Amino acid sequence: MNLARHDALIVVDVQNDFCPGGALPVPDGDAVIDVIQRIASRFEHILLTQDWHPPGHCSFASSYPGRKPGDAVKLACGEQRLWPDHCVQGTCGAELHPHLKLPQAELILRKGFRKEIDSYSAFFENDHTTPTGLVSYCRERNFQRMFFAGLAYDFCVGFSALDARTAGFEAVVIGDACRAIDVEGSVAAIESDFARHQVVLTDSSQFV
Ligand code: VGL
Ligand code: ZN
Repeated sequence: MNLARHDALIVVDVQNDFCPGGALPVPDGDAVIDVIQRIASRFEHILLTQDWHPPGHCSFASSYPGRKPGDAVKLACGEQRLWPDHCVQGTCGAELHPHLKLPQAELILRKGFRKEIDSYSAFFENDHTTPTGLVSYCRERNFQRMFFAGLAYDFCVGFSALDARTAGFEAVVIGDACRAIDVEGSVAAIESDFARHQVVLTDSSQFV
């Protein structure tokens, strides 16, 4: 794969809480780190995202008496799946994984910081209208093609890639640089959305 000035790698949510031992561990989540480290040098531009929730966040089952992770609740912005408390601002679980070493990264974008609305996507919060600012940032930097890696494939990576398409960017997901949560058909669902919205699925062998 030929990479150029207008290509950027977006490393999504490689945080302690999404890795083994964390609060919302993605199976084999830390396995993405070696793959990301191997391909990172090919990219001129790298951006990182960080899931960054206040205590009592609307995506936490603990915020609703009697609810448990995996339940769904109806919020003003639509249906919200509930998770264990995770990536609470300022906690160790919210830190980027210590083995992820990308000092050249140009931006760390935090998302999900509003108590009343979640944000799987790095571009728009879960109402699909509140911007995180990343669309404007990427346009101003003249990025045209976004490559995605990280956690979780079927949530934050997938929703980010789909929103990149909505915003008019090309979107490429590096499958083996991601790991999935895989609940209730979430992998099949995101992959059918990828196909519908021209999100390209590739793997890291294309970059070495
Ligand atoms: C994520 C569930 C809740 C993710 C974030 O990074 O994919 N998943 N918050
Ligand atoms: Zn979250």
